[in-house]
Amino acid sequence: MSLLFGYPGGAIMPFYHALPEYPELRHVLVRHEQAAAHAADGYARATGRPGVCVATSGPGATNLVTGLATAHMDSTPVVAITGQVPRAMLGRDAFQETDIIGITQPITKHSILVEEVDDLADAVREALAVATEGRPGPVLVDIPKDVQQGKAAVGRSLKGRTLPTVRPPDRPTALAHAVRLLAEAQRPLIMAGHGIILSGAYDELRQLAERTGIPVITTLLGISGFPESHPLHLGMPGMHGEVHVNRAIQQADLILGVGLRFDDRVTGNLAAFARGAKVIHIELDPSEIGKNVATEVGLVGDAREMLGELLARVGPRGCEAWRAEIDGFRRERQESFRGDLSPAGILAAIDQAAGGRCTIVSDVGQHQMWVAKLYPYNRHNSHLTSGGLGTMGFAVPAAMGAALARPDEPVWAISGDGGFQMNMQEIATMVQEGIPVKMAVFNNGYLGMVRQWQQFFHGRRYSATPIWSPDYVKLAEAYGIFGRRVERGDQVEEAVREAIAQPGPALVEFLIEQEANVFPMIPPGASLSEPIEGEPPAPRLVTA
Ligand SMILES: Cc1ncc(C[n+]2csc(CCOP(=O)(O)OP(=O)(O)O)c2C)c(N)n1
Repeated sequence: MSLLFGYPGGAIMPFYHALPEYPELRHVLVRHEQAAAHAADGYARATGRPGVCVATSGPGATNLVTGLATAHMDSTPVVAITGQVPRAMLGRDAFQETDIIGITQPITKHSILVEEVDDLADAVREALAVATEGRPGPVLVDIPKDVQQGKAAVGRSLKGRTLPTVRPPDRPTALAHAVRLLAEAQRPLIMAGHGIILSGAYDELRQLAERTGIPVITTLLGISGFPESHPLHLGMPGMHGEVHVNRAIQQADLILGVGLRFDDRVTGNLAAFARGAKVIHIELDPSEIGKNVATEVGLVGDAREMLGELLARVGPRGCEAWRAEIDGFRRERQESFRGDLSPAGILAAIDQAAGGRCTIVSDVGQHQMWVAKLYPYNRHNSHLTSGGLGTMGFAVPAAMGAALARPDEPVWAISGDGGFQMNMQEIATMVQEGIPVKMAVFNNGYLGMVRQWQQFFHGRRYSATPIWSPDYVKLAEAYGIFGRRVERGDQVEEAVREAIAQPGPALVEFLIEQEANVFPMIPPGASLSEPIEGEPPAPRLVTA
């Protein structure tokens, strides 16, 4: 069964007319095209296979834009099929005409306007191939209505297309250099990114870490690429990374970065990032190497393959003294929660009730950071989030895609009260299609992460961040699904257990501390050595 997430309209009607002839295609009617793109993305992240979304021309297509940009930033394989006005109308500002190819060019890996029906099948095959090959990403296929109405013989295969494989001639030299650096370093670190998950390099990463004793840091998108419970796992780096992780980076003499792009949320002030460290960078996309950080050795290739090459050459070593030094950097986690209802408690209850078998899809904001840092991700690829674009509204629809991909385990969408209200219309999709997403809303009455910045850097001027919510229990009732409000710690376990026990979707609202903050925090523009570790003493008022 292949899945499509979509929404019909004038220019895509011939496609929908033909759809019932293909019962092996399951179409999920979303309530907003943005959700179709995120759901396709969630499906792609959960399976590694392309997720497909479908929309009509004009507003349907433009509603996909945020979802495509989200997939583009996080390198996930999504194929968007859009209807377009008939060829004779192109360029005339016809009803519902937008240049969706032009609009999405910077946020897609590839896009195709299908001008002849004979090219249509090949275009779709090409889109599916390009989306997944090499560094994955979104591909858009725009099909004028009259092309959809044409007839063509199908079954032609994709011919004559070869993808370039980048194999720098000096790879053996680069590998030898990397091996030498890994043997000689006194304070080495492995930084593991999304590439570990995209290439399935879990075993290779673990073996390399265990053979060398080198501690492993997982970026936001690298989380669940290496077991959290592993003694060599350090945690998350960057703006909300743990103090000991960022200090380790600043003290390191070697960083082996695997399948990541040294994003600014990871590095902080680049000029002050890991000044004493040489960098070995394994990356499938050669344009990432040397883009943000100076690189001693660049190894272009699939993370799994390149780690395999290293494993074939790297000998055993230990890093005991260095690990002991890092342990000395560890701090008590700062909790800014009063009372007994905390994200840590909620996440522990979810993990326990799911027996450790669960996929967590987070939205964007404070809760995203708590979810990244406090849940024990010991299963491969069990944490999905919008990292690069930071798209609020991602969790609920992406969780629909993940839940359809993983019917045998609970899939939780964890959102703030802001992000949840951006795509909560999708509860209707879940009900109509029987998609059993468990939704947790961390309700703090604020756009929490922005409020935190206002508190720290704008003299507590809470401009446009208090946010009203509907009664979520009544909302759940209106959709005919299970709903609970949790106000105290002693209500958490039962609510979570009941939600998981529901055969269908369920919604649990957690009324959390309103002005809790995420610690530590590297202020924007500061270096990893300058964390804020606790509540700032007094509001600093900004005038004018
Ligand atoms: C679509 C979109 N709009 C705006 C932002 C900017 N932004 C980042 S975090 C945040 C607040 C999120 O609030 P909420 O969903 O309530 O989550 P919380 O931070 O309280 O956990 C905002 C507005 C964004 N990331 N995405």
